[in-house]
Amino acid sequence: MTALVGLVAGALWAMLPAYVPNNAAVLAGGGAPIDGGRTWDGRRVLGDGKTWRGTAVGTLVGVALAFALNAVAGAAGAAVGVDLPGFPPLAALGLALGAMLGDIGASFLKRRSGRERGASFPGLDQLDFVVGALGLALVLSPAWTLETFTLERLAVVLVATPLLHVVTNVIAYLIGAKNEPW
Ligand code: CTP
Ligand code: K
Ligand code: MG
Repeated sequence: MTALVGLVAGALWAMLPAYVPNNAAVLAGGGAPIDGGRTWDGRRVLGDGKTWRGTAVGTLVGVALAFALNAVAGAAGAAVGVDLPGFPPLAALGLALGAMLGDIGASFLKRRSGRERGASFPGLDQLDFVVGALGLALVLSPAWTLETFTLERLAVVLVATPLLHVVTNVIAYLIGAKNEPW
């Protein structure tokens, strides 16, 4: 295992509880919108694409994934010769809920800038949840976050996440789970 592969594996592993919530929300979405249909300056505060159910299911799935990863981190890490981080409960919650809040914050900004539900906002779409996840993890579990997300791993996350985001969303679009390929 080269150092680069180990670095990438550790960075993506540490981000998995933040990557999965948005995809789970797409599958679980529907029901009451968080903004209750309210508008601000003639536009929806968040829009129908941000629901209580999607947010709750996405967060729960992310936290559950973190706990599942905890159970296999030792064996998986030993198998590939990499030290894979575990997730304390508050770190798991920070990554999963933070990812959902980052996405919700982006919808707020999209509506303020006149973009309708489903419109793309290149850059924001691919990194909103990273900022939310790392930000809330830093608030809820500061020592773990600083120790886990070294500058090297952060660099990997910032480069790899937009690529992974584009690929997963195109797949979600092609299988009919998502209305737009972004
Ligand atoms: N979803 C949800 N709750 C969330 C996030 C997503 O229910 N907090 C579901 C919705 O059904 C949403 C779908 O996942 O339509 C796709 O998510 P996303 O692309 O983030 O939402 P959009 O509908 O494109 O809306 P927006 O323009 O506000 O991003
Ligand atoms: K989004
Ligand atoms: Mg969308």
